[in-house]
Amino acid sequence: MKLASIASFVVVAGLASSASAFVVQIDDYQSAAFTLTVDYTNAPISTTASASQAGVSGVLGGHRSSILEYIGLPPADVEPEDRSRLRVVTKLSGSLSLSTDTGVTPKVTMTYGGPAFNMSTDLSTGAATAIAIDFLRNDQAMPVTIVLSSALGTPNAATASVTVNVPASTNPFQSLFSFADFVASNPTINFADIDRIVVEYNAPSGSDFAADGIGTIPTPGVAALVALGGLVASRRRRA
Ligand SMILES: [Ca+2]
Ligand SMILES: [Ca+2]
Repeated sequence: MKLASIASFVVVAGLASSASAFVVQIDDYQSAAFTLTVDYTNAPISTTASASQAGVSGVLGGHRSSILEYIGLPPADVEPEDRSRLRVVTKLSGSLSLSTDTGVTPKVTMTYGGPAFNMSTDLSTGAATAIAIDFLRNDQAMPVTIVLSSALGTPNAATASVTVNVPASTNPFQSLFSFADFVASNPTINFADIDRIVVEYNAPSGSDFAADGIGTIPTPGVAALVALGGLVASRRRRA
């Protein structure tokens, strides 16, 4: 029995490492499952649902705060399926997923570093140059903003943000948030002392997406080059 447990652990760990090769892992969504729902069919209408989880393994700083909001105006005719649901599903490699009915405009905010917001993480370690979100799928393009805060509680406290328009795709893809763009946003941001990370998914009406993980990567475009190399190799084999 123990041997079987070890074997299955190795398989799961292997899948996780092949899915994401982060230098600093912010969240792989493999621990601390939750389901948040905003529902416009019930009275009183719920507009915000949140979860605050501490001591979560695989999460930078161990603390994950998740908020799901309904930010659109209530539809003229509320229907039984007017709801949005945000989940961390810990089976397989673990994922963060949003599912939303037509007419509902949700917003997802994930915050790391709490509750003290003094995790003092060096995000630039390992020659990292960007934060990457590994999406599994995304049915509609949406702006995603990452807000970094450094040296909180000191005179050098700084906040910088970058917004990326994440494309729609039925296949897995990676979205990159370059450190250089954060610096352009606020040159005093200090990547060696990051205390808070906020990820805002400004999802459109009816948005559905799933992400496998978020963390820093050393060289943007490596994954694309590897994929391109594989394509070239397969063409050569066919030729
Ligand atoms: Ca700090
Ligand atoms: Ca994952």
